[in-house]
Amino acid sequence: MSETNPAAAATSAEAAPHRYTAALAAEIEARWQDFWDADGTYAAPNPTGDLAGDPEVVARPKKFIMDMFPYPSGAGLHVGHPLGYIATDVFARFQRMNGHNVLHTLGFDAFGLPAEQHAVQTGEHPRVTTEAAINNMKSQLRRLGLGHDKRRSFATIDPDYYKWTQWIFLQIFNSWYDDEADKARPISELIAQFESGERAVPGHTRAWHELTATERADVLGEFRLAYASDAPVNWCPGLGTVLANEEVTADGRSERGNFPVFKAKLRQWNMRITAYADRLLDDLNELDWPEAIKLQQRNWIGRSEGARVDFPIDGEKITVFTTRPDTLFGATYMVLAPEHPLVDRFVPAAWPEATHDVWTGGHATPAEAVAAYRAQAGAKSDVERQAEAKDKTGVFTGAYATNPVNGDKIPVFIADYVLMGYGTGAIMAVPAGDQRDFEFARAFELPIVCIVEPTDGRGTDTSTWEDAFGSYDAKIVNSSNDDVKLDGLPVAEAKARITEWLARKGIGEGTVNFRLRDWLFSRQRYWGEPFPIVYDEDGVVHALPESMLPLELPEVDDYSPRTFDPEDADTQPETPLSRDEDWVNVTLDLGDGPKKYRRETNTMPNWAGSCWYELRYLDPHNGEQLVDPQIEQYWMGPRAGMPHGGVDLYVGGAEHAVLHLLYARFWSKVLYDLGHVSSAEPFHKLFNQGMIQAYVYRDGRGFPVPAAEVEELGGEYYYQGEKVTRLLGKMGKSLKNAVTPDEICAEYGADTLRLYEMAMGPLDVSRPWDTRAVVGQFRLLQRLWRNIVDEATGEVTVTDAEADEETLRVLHKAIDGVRQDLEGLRFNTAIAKVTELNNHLTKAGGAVPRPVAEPLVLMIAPLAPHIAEELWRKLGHTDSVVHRDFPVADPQYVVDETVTCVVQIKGKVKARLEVSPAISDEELEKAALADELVVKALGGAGIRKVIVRAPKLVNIVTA
Ligand code: ANZ
Repeated sequence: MSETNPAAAATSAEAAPHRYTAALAAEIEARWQDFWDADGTYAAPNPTGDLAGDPEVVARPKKFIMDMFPYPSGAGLHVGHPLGYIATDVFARFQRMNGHNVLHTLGFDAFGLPAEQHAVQTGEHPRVTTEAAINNMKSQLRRLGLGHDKRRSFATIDPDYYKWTQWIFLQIFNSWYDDEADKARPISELIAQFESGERAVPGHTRAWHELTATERADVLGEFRLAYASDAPVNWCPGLGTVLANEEVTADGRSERGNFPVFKAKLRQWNMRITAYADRLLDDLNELDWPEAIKLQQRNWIGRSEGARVDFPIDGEKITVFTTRPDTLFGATYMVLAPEHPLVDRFVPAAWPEATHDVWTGGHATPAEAVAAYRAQAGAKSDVERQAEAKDKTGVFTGAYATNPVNGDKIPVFIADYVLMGYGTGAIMAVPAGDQRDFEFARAFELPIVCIVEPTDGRGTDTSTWEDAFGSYDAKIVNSSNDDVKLDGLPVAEAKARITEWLARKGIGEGTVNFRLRDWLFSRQRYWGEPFPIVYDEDGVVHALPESMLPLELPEVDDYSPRTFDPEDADTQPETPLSRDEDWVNVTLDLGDGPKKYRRETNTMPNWAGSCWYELRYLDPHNGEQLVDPQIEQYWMGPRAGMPHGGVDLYVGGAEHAVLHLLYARFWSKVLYDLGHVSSAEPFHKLFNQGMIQAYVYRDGRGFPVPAAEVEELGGEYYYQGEKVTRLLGKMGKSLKNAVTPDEICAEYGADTLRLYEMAMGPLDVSRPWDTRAVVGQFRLLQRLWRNIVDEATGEVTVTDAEADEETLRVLHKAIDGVRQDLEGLRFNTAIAKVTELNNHLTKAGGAVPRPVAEPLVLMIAPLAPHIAEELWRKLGHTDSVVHRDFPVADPQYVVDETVTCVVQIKGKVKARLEVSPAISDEELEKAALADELVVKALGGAGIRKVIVRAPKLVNIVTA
């Protein structure tokens, strides 16, 4: 690397002692970083509170520009990590130079498993390793010259921070969702309704004051937005913890560690995010987010409109959820999820007479068949169960239900393609309309009744069909009885009519179903926020009062969750906190005198701290409130085009599409409903940066070899003489291809690194890192320097002379273009334009006129702030470039020169027009037809056709 690096070449040091070298870059950068820190250059004033500052600045328009904050990994940063941080920094600097009060800072998402796993292995407190990692990362980031307001930085592990995470948990715990008001309200208001009798107490005939404390707690638990329940959860014995659905892979294993995950019933904390499903969907429409991310959130929430329908069975009923109630006449059998609790109630002692062998699975009794099938299905994950391609399995329960539209007795099966956790866990099977049902019907020789007239010419004889016909754009057939007639109706109308009929008969109703589940919120871990929750001697749950926050993590000797045989589903988690009996068992006065309590020993999941951090940046030292409402309103409140408010720009990886972004939106909405914030959405504009990729070289055994030591020979790659393969992949320590920002900064300086990362390509596209190409940006800075500074004397060489016309055109076009590019986050093309201008000056030779040099320096300032600050001062200014106005183009130099357009009539040239090269076809056609010569040449003849090839040709064909 160093042979090709001119920065390292000491040769010119004597001839040009003031050349822009790596050493000079290092000196300049360190000096300005120290200055900015001491000066508080990037401090963004609040309208009030301890960060209040210059009212003149506060009166400006404002911008809150934010990154997804990093997890402080012990491995530190590689050059891929800062891509987004540099991008937001360039944008923030640009906005500052456009007269905005800009809030830009960075904190640390510091609870997390790597530090905990390290603690488990070494016994070292995760706080120690995490803080060391934070300090390391801070100095790496500082070296990049990021313009952060450091007064606003924090880590989620700071007790001053997680005090408020716990406080928000309590707000959520102490509220319920009022469906009528369509918002969360304090639980005290629900209790008041129970007390006054305004609202009946569900599940009890006695009045509220007659219920025991336990009974009351249970009732409230059904309403609270944070609640504990014995829900089936993803239990991972190999990790000793339960996992959220999002942390389980498609093949039913833990995302981390790849251990088997089982469904187990455990008492866990949940967040009632499902209450917000509709609002989480609706409010997406107003957000400026990539469509792909919106789509992923919509799919995750999974709203389905349909109906619930009751099928009578043995004096009871099976309720199904269907999106196609219009196909009810084609329901020829039913399927329940194997674990559906109703199954045991109607399984008969013996098989009905003449039961088909395929239906019984060869078992002697229905009970035996059901038990065997359950055991088989229990070992599979939901995803495996739903896999499209797999053969349909199932077994007859021995029972028949009644199809309510035609009175047909239809067999009831259990099969694993029906999931307990979706809809009602039971379906009416319509093999003609649903592919899974079709395959099952074929496998189990069940009738297939055509109820939607095929539009693809296959005919209505289902015995000849090869698949189901599920179209929405078709008419219903074979679907009428004396009471309700669907025949001939299009699907949508049939749906409405049958739904109305079901409701009238009292056997069904229209309903909306969501795929979204409540958020499993507890973990059996040490390194997370403790729950501010205790249980009294009757097991009744109590919230700690705000005065007892933060509830700090106790010191423990052993950080490990107890893990178990990864294959043993019949185990139960044991949390690290539960082993500290002194911490767990406490005597507290919660307002009714000292009593004994047991603390909750789970901790919150990693996601908790990142659910609200944008708010704490606003008012990081507030000890009284989460955030001062006036300050929150100022930075994040709703405004024109942003009806829900939120951060102006949020940049991060697309991998957070559903987890972090959905959880953060949910917390925002709860805080909004309860009146703590004015913004109902956390992030108004979201941008996903691409990844920096790197080549991974592998030897014959497939092991990665150090990328830096690989040599290329005639298109082949060699490591220590051995041929290796090359593939583009991730950058990382384990792949031996990580390049650190520290190395590049040492080699060329931070400004070069910043320029290189921004110049690599459009920000949202992934790009391969190429260390050898970095020098290109270094040379740009060297030429920039040389255009302003004499390398021999260090003196500024600019003149006060006017610039020539051509230079002014190049300059103002650059200003115009760079402005638009920076505003649109197109940093690569902005750099290309600055380079063009700089090259123009280099080529022109001679001293650069000051009226060109100064805007050039200002334009590069957001991208390469250190060299810009240095040159700015050298140009004689005493104030920082950071708060200078970004140059504005003079329109007279921006208008393009013109090109000549030829106008032909019937192939003969009749006129020439001088037009802008950017003219559109429409404008050109208009101009041509209005031209005097053209009008004359046409002489009133009718026009048959005008062929336009902007900007050069118009061909008019006359009638
Ligand atoms: C009858 C029917 C006829 C259906 C037809 C579809 C097509 P989405 O859109 O995802 O909401 N279903 C309902 N609950 C289920 C469960 N727990 N496990 C597996 N499948 C379930 O899908 C809703 C449809 O999926 C429902 O509509 C039901 O099948 C099935 F021509 O009912 B349908």
